Amino acid sequence: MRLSSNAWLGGCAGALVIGGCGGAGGVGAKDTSVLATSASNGVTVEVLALDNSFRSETITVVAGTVVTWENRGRNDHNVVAVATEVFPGSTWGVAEADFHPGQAYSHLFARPGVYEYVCTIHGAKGKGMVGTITVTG
Ligand SMILES: [Cu+2]
Repeated sequence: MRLSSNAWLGGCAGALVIGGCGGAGGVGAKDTSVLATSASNGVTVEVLALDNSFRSETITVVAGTVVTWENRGRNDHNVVAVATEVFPGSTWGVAEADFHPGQAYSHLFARPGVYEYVCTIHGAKGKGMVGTITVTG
């Protein structure tokens, strides 16, 4: 991303792709938690769903990174976010009906935190087919 060429916009250059300066994350947003989010940084990190594990099981990305899961196995899998105190309403993830072999699912991780997930077909929280994404600020 060439921030320098857009510097005259007053620091909102990074948000243009998402929908301009006036939207979520812009100056004056009422919800302070929104201010902690990052627009897409253009980076995509791939996680493979295999039979029966995620590769890589543990990744660390910068806020604003898109994580794409690809089902490279022969079986259906899913990606189910494990709710935490910090993110009790985690709604990202993909059901097995939309994650057959060869299919992919992407999610933009905009806020720093530790995001655990599990394939509920082949694992349970903390064991089996599980993964962790650490998002740094
Ligand atoms: Cu699975």
